[in-house]
Amino acid sequence: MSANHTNKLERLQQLANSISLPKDMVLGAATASYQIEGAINEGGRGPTVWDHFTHIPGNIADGTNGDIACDHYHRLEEDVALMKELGLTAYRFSICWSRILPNGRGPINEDGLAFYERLTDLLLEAGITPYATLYHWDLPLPLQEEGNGWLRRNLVEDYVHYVNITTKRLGAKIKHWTTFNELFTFTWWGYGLKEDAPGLGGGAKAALTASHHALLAHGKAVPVIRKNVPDAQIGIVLDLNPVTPASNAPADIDAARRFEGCQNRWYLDAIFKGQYPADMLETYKDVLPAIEPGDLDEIAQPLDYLGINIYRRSVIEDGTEFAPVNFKRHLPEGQYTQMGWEVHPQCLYDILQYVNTNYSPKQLYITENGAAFPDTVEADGSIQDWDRSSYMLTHLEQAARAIEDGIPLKGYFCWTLMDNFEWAEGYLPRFGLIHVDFGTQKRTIKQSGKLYAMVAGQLQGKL
Ligand code: LGS
Repeated sequence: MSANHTNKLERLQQLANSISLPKDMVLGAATASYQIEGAINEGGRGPTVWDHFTHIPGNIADGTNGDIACDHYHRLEEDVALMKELGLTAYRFSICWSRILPNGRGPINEDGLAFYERLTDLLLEAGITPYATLYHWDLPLPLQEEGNGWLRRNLVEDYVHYVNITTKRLGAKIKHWTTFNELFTFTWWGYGLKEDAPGLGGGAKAALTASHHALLAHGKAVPVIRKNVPDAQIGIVLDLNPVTPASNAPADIDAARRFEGCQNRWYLDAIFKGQYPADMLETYKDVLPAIEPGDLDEIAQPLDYLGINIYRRSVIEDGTEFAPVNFKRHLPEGQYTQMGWEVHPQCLYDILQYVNTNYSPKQLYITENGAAFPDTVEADGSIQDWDRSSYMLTHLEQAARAIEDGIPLKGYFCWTLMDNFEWAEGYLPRFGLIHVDFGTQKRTIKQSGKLYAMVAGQLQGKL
């Protein structure tokens, strides 16, 4: 390594050592079933919307799919051993509905339940706490074909049935349950636009209808999980952004309010206050879904935690995207990741403050935070991912700052454990702490992973 690189590394190591987190802080990594498992036709798994969507030419930037992905399905031992090497105390993964119920409903597939039980056993043996997400976007295909998936109100009952079966069987070993990952993303990008599965492109009305049904499914599932797993910690994961207007112009200020209402308050107000925000009901007045009496009471179940996925801030001006939200993203000068997202570590602190001040959840987790940058494998096989290392440590610093300020942040999960299938972007962006060679499936811990292990090691030293 050159003298310049040695200095750079020393500075990052100093930063890693200076991050002071409480000794019981949960430090983990996150993944999702479709992005890593592969083995789409094995173990009795049925097809999902993402299997279908990725096989339609033109949908995925590099023409790939998750058929094999990281082949995690066949590599549980190796992958859990790597998590241990990273010093993780928790692992956030998602359960693929169609491994449990291949047709979405009907016969239960024991092999699917056994797969997640084996993963859980391996994690527990390694001293890693499992955090299971019940829905990370891979809806069973037959349920999509019946009434356009989340546009059909009765999909709520199918979801609750799946949750009942899964938590009854796995609840003895898994105590942390998340009902949904990111309602905003899959409803707006998959139902409103055509970017993600199912690629419906039905505009705001479709996005809001899917959102309402998914919120209702969340609300109805919570008591079922409580009954099946009385000592469970139950939460939901939302993707939230601190939002600021791009200028003092009234049009930009109003666009920022609408965008913030669309991405943040629509979901937070429903879940924590049992009402949709009045200003957004007005903005959405021509595209509202059917909301039945009692729906919002049912959505607003008491939760043990809120998980926040945070990647960036949003600086917003007036525009035409997501009509009738009508905004445009302003891109301030600065560093950007491979995804074109601004690096702004303070966003992590700001979003925690915002949520804590306005909604006071009992506990908070950062359930995803991370960055894609191109990686180079050096001649000696190492990956010196400076930008990702710095992104991770500067965001962790902000997590430590939030805890010092009294925010009940209990854990941080890096996105992601290993490079994987990044939805519509395919395998182009690499977010992992571990590099994956998709030709050979060889895994290599990157420099960022080693630095993360340093932070984790410090915590373990405190035990
Ligand atoms: O891989 C996903 C990560 C990467 O960046 C993960 O499965 C999701 O839960 C999460 O959405 N992830 C993510 N989000 C950053 C913000 C998404 C903005 C959507 C823009 C689409 C063009």
